[in-house]
Amino acid sequence: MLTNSQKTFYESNGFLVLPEFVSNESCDQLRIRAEEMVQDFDPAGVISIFSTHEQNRLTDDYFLESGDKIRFFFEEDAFSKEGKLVHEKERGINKIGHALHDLDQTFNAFSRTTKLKQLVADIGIANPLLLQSMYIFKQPHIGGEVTCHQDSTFLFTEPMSVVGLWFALEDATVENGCLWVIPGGHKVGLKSRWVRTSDGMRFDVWDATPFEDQKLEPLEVSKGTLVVLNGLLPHRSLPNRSERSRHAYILHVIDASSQYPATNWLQRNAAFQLRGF
Ligand SMILES: O=C(O)CCC(=O)C(=O)O
Repeated sequence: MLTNSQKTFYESNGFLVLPEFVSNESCDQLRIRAEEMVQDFDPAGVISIFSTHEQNRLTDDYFLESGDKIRFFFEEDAFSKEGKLVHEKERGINKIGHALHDLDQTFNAFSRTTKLKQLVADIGIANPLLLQSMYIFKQPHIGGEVTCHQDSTFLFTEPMSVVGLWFALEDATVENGCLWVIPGGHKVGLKSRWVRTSDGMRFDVWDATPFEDQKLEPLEVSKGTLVVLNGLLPHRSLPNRSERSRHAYILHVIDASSQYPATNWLQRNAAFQLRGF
């Protein structure tokens, strides 16, 4: 699937951009399915906000129990000061997560392809397990910032194995909030871990120095592109203040031979085992 030079690029930079990895039709099918899900979702009583600002405070049980479910999270700016939704729910949703790939047929089919299986093998994951999936809307005008982070902070394994597969379902540009990465930044090690405790989540910080923001580079990609992200690679996306949405689907894969701690936020019911491709 990957050429030797692509593998070498991934190893030295910690990411890889693969244009036209999925067809426009597949992107549109996923988008239509996500929009149907939002239409069927009744937000009454279950308003939960996803924000990477003040993540410990804003994380609630609805989020922490979503590892084996399909749940809906709103943009921080979707609410008035009085806490009322200012947009219709379709325009206020930040993301859907986190077991779309196992619970929905359309997402399962998109996530479990021979091509993806081969790609994951090529980047060195011998026994892949599909851990987490998210549909991110990055809404026009109010699409929230995702602050610079390493995915292994949130999906920690020993040894580290998480890989993010980020699919552009629409063209992503600086204007509508594309990904930014620090090329080679995966080599500096993990800075922190988000850990479950008996009274909520906390960050265990090993290296409090800030990410080197000046080294961040935008990845402007077209619809159908797959961006592969090493779990240690620092990346972010800025707010979307443009007229255009920037939908993306992300799948996180780990290696079954690594240890997955019970203190990670994402846990599953024991009867609902992780599966490979
Ligand atoms: O799609 C985005 O805006 C960023 C998503 C991301 O960085 C992540 O989920 O790890």
